[in-house]
Amino acid sequence: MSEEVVNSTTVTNFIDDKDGFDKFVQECFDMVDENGDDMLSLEEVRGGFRKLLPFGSESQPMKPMDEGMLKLIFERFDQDKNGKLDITEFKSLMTEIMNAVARGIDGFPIIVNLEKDSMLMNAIQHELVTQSSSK
Ligand SMILES: [Ca+2]
Ligand SMILES: [Ca+2]
Repeated sequence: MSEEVVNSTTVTNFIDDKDGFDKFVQECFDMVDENGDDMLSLEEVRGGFRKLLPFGSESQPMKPMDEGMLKLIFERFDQDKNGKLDITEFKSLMTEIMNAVARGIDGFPIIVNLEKDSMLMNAIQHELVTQSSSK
């Protein structure tokens, strides 16, 4: 039996897998943290959204995120207001995004928009690996 259909349970199971999700968040964080100072600046997050969000593709490029929207998101998750996101703040952001993705997936064939190496695709692959290796 193959499980290739991604549904909201796939994503919420992924978030619930604490160790796996922590690792995923850390990997995303490292990818977005371009200067390696363990903090994400607004500029890094701006670039990171393009890498992390699975929306859009070469044929259907994602609309550039509205700058005001980006700032709102950034400020909302910058809980200590130091102008940077640390790993804890970033994890809240990622959890929120993944939950939004999970809600969006119901009845929506988001998988057709996935790029092969997008972070969500990695999450899905992780999920499939976890399923096939569980007894
Ligand atoms: Ca940085
Ligand atoms: Ca902060």
